[in-house]
Amino acid sequence: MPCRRSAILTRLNPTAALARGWLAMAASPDIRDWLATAAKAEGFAFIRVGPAKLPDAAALGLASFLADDFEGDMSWLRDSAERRSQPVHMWPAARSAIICAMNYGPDHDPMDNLAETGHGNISVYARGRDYHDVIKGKLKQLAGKFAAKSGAAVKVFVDTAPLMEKPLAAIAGAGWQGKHTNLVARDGGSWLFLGVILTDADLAHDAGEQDHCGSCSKCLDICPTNAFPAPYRLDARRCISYLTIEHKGQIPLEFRTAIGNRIFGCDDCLAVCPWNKYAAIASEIKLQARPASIMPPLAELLALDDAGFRTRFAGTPVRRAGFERFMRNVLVAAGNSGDPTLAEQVTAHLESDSSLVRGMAVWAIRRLVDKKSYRTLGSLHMAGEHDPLVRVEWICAEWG
Ligand code: B12
Ligand code: SF4
Ligand code: SF4
Repeated sequence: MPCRRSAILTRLNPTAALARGWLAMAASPDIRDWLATAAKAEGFAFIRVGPAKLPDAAALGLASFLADDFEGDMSWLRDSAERRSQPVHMWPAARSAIICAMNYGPDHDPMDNLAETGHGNISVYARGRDYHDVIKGKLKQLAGKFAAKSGAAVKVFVDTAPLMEKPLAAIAGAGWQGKHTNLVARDGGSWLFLGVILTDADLAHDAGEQDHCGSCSKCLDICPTNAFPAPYRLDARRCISYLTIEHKGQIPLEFRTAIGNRIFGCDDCLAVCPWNKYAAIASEIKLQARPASIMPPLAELLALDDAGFRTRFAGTPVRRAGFERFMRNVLVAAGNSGDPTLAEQVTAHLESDSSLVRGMAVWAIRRLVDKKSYRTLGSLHMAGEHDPLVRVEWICAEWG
């Protein structure tokens, strides 16, 4: 997920705060009860409180991820590794982490959508309004009230700051990092977004959660691109979520077929997790799927231009991918659809200004028309093609 900083700091005058006895207040069980109630009122499923200190294993896990270059294009993970490995490296005064979990459980089985090859499959988390905006607003509300009540300083985070939210949530007892690396909660499954409030208050901490994966390996087995070299380790470069959202260049050939109809993100490893039988359907109205993002026909998406794309996906996470990456993904799905009625629209993208789009249109068209028609198109377009990678696509697809 893209690295956009999102943190606020609220601090009352320390002398005044001390005079109000906030230290005593922050340590009291009452403030915990108050926090839980206030978080529920904001729409969070639950909160847990833990230390703002990660175990060494988290830093080691990050170091081993980076040592294997698993981050791919997400260079911001490497650039911020030092700060990311320990919350106090980012904010030395941090003492406690308030973990806020927001449910986004789907009202359908996402695995059923994979068979709809003529439609674009947008991941559950991205079908509604951008969760960063929704959760950040709620975290700010909650943190602001907490700061006013306790006098403590606070910073809020959701996704984009250099903070390892999953291990932080696990030591606070919000759940455990499953073999797919996401946080799973015993009573909420893994359809959960995480938001974090760091504070300089010494709050009472919850006990950390145990790993309850046992001998299960469903998430590892289902992964269409074999992105898990081992349990609890993800090679992001192979993950469809990374390839369709974060990866800037052309999608490597070896993954194109496996991507199927997934045009933004992937849900498979979450969808098969048995613990999701305890997950609730998303109740936050702002996170509800928009009709325009529920399995839209590929023909409709292929017809979009940049302006149409911006309008259709305004305010959703999809918008952040940008038109070129989005159309690249749609063309992969069009190629995988095997539907020759899409050939005319795909052919139009051979003329695109974007080499990313042109290259993927070449791959897609080869899968929708016979060799003779493909060669005719090649003879029309190859001579004027200046981009060496697109030329390679024309040559490779000939043999595909
Ligand atoms: C980078 C990133 C991605 C990348 C990389 C994912 C990854 N697993 O690292 C990509 C783009 C692939 C991605 C995809 C998704 N993401 Co994302 N992503 C992040 C982000 C920004 C940072 C994660 C990170 O620090 N990665 C670095 C690695 C090293 O950390 P780690 O995953 O915790 O890895 C640990 C293990 O590897 C462990 N480890 C290593 N070796 C071993 C060995 C053993 C034996 C053990 C026990 C552990 C272990 O140590 C590491 C540290 O704890 C977080 C937000 C945040 N700031 O934390 C969201 C976040 C993790 N993403 C989220 C979501 C929802 C998703 C998707 C489901 C979206 C989708 N549907 O497409 C997918 C899920 C894919 C998957 N299986 O992980 C949510 C997850 C919520 C949850 N319940 O956990 C987060 C927390 C955002 C949020 N605020 O809600 N994401
Ligand atoms: S999100 Fe999809 S591609 Fe990525 S690890 Fe999970 S199952 Fe594999
Ligand atoms: S699918 Fe199985 S192994 Fe994977 S996270 Fe869920 S319980 Fe753990």
